Amino acid sequence: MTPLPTPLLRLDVVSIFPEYLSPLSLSLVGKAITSGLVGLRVHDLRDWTHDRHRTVDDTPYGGGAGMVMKPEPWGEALDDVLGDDTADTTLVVPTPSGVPYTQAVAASLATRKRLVFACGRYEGIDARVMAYYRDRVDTQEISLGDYVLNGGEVAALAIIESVVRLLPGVIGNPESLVEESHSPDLDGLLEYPVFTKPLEWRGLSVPDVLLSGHHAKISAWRREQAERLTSDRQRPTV
Ligand code: 6GU
Repeated sequence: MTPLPTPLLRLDVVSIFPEYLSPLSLSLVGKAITSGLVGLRVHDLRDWTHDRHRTVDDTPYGGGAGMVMKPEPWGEALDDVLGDDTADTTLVVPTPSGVPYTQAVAASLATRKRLVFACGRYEGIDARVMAYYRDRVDTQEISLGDYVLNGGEVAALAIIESVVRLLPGVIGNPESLVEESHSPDLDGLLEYPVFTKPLEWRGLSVPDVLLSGHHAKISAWRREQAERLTSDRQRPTV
C-alpha cells in the first residue's frame, strides 16, 4: 500500500477518554489510517483545562441529577481542533437526543473532507457550545438509537466505522457495498441469508436453489427471503 500525499478524510475526536478510541487502529479502519487514506487524531479534552484538577464538569443550573460538561474547555478545544478553515468540515456531536443515524447519514458524512467528533460524557455538554458552533460550522447532533450510552465515544466508533468503509479503496470489493442491508440499492430491504460450505452442518442443509446455478431463480429466492425478513422484523421499505 502506497501512502497518499493527502488523506481523503480527516478525523478528529475530542474525548476525556482518548483510549476509548483505540479500536480504530484495528481492521479496515486501522488499515485506512496506516495507508494514509484516512487521517486520525484523538485529543484529550482535559488538555484544554487550566486548573490543577483538570475539571471538565460542573453542577447543572436549575438543579437535577448528574453533572454537565463546562463550555470553556470545549470552546478552547474545538477552536484549536477546528482551526480557521472549516470548509467541508462537519462537527459531529453524538447524543441520545440527536437525529437518528442511518446509512444515508453515513453516506453524506463520507462526502466531507473532515469530521470532528465532540464526545460528551455525564448528562451532556453545556448547550451553548452547540449553539455557538452551529453558526460557524456544519454541526450534526446524531443519535445511534433510542437507548442511552455513558458517552459519545462508542457512538463515534460506530459512526467512524460506517463512514470509513464507504470511502473508495477501503473495501477490497466495492460490489459488497451494493447488496448489503440498508444500502440504497436494496429499497430498504434487509440482506438475505447467506451460506457457505459445508453443504450439511449439524443436520441443516443449504437451500437447494443456491446449488442450482440458475441465476434468475437464485435472485428471486434472495429477494423473497429479504422481503420476508424485512416484514418479520417490522422494518419499513422504501
Ligand atoms: Cl450518539 N450518545 C450517547 N451518549 N448515547 C446514545 C447515543 C449517542 N445514541 C444512543 N444512545
